[in-house]
Amino acid sequence: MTVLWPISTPKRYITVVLVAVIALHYILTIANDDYSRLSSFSNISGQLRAGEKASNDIISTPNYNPLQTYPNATGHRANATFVLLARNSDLVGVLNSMQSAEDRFNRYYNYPWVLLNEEPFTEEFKERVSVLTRAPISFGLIPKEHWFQPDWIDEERARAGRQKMMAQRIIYGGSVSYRNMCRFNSGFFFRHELLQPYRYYWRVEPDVRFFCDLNYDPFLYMQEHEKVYSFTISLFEWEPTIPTLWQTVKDFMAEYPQYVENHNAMDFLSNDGGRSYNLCHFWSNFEIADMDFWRSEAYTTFFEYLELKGGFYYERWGDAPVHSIAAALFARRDQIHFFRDIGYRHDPFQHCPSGDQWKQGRCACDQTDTFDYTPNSCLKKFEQLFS
Ligand SMILES: Nc1nc2c(ncn2[C@@H]2O[C@H](COP(=O)(O)OP(=O)(O)O)[C@@H](O)[C@H]2O)c(=O)[nH]1
Ligand SMILES: [Mg+2]
Repeated sequence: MTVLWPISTPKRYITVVLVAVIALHYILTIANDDYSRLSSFSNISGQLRAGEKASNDIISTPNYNPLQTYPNATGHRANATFVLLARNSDLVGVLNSMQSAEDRFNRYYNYPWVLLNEEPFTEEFKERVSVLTRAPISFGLIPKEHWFQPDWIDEERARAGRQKMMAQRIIYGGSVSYRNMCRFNSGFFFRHELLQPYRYYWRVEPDVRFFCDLNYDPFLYMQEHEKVYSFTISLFEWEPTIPTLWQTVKDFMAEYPQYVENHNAMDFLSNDGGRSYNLCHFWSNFEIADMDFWRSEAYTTFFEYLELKGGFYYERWGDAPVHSIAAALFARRDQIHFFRDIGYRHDPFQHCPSGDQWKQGRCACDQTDTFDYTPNSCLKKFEQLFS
């Protein structure tokens, strides 16, 4: 007996398979965010763009509502992003840091990540980092003029400075790339094209660890309390890395008194009303801060002043003292915030919360192992500002 099919057998199979594939696609799209992200047109076109252009590839832009994933989140979000500067060789450390930040906070908030490098990130780097988050990630290339030692720097003098520091066994004393990094973090990161849309940022470095759950949005905290700069660890700087920095700061203050805030935190920086620098600074490998502050006339004028002295290369001025001095002088003292409840480690120091904060944060650190009031910490000095 012959059965008559409306279409011929090979065509029938093709139709059945096509219908099955389309049905499966829709079921997966509805059921699974990750599948939806991987297969979305914006993502595919993003990958095509990434192939065309080596810099500023936005390779992952999920088009889903992050609030759907977090029951406690309100619709209220800050205009903020994570920022991570890294080399391709930092991959494993970057994975560790991002995993920690995602697990303890960002998986519930999905703030974007911006990763920056003076060389293009490799495909492997981008692929391995992208699976750690459902938030948008972009990978940016740093413009050469924001990174490398400017031509007008007297290289003979810079080399002599490096040799002197190597003889003194100062960490990174002989490194030009470290100096590039410090100068970039001091004066340029917030000018990067990929950071233009954002106001607040959270700086993350490779191989850091966040010990505790963060049950609120620190960016919103910054915004709602008019904070411009925050820290978890503060300590003394190596004096030989900044021999002329304080004199330069004093010259700047004399020339531009209009930028110095009346209710500043000078007493955090100096024990004698500003005559000398006590070397206290905030450890800038962790920062949650307001880029509008770095973009302000006061700070850009200050950075330009420092830049023209050449101290980023003739000495080894760090972004930590530069940021700290600026925050302490150009912002009100109450605009600087100590995030006591953020458990954080960057070798060799850590800040571990205590008591209720430790318990509620499910912190994985030892409460007694914290830098806070150790002899090399400046936290007491910071707290005295408010006593
Ligand atoms: N792209 C790039 N990133 C760098 C370079 N040197 C340092 N960094 C980054 O700058 C930050 C500080 O460097 P790090 O080696 O951690 O310095 P340390 O914390 O002071 O010991 C980290 O995020 C590094 O990944 C570099 O030459 N190129
Ligand atoms: Mg580091």
